[in-house]
Amino acid sequence: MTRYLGAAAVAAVLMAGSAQAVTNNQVVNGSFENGLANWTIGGTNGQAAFPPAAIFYGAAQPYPNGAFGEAIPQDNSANPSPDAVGNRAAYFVSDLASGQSLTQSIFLNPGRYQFGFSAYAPANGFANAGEARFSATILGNTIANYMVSSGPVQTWQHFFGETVITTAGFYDVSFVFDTALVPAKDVVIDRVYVAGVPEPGSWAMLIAGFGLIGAASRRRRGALTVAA
Ligand SMILES: [Ca+2]
Ligand SMILES: [Ca+2]
Repeated sequence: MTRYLGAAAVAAVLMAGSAQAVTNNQVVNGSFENGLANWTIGGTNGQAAFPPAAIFYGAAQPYPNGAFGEAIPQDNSANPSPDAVGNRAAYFVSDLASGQSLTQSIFLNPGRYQFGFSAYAPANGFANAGEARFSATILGNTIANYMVSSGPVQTWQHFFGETVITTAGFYDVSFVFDTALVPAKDVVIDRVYVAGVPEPGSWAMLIAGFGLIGAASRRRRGALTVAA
């Protein structure tokens, strides 16, 4: 029984650990609170007047401050980014986007990293006849690649992954948006993160440490039982 409780305690510690692990976001301006600073727009846009924009939450305002009059609620997904959700998010809206991208290149040392972001489809864009394809590739891992019509509308979703970097260098965080009909669907993203997490070796040492504490605790309880 005691052993079982010990295992449950370790599991709880691990769960708490993974939730707290994201503390050092390597992505700069991952919450778009500084507009699109530190991000590079790529690809081609047949609607030059509508490049990606950092819109404001809750703003029933025209582009580029709002989503064409639709107030977008703050990202409320289970995104563990250490960055506050803040007041702004990035909006892909062009109806004639070909490989349109938002990319940031970040320098990473070897280690284990977890990464992710949140995405949302506004209702007004979702109602448009034109399809939109959206994908996200972070550190070489494609963690989202879908037609906007196949996803939920007006619902924030958290996409995430984990990988091990073995060579120090620059790695891309990239989002790609494609449309080909006027008017077409749109995508909003926020809280992009890439953060180091402890290596399994560190966890093994931590678990071993808790195991020792548990054993000591059991010995103390045993001694008390004998004394009583
Ligand atoms: Ca934000
Ligand atoms: Ca659009």
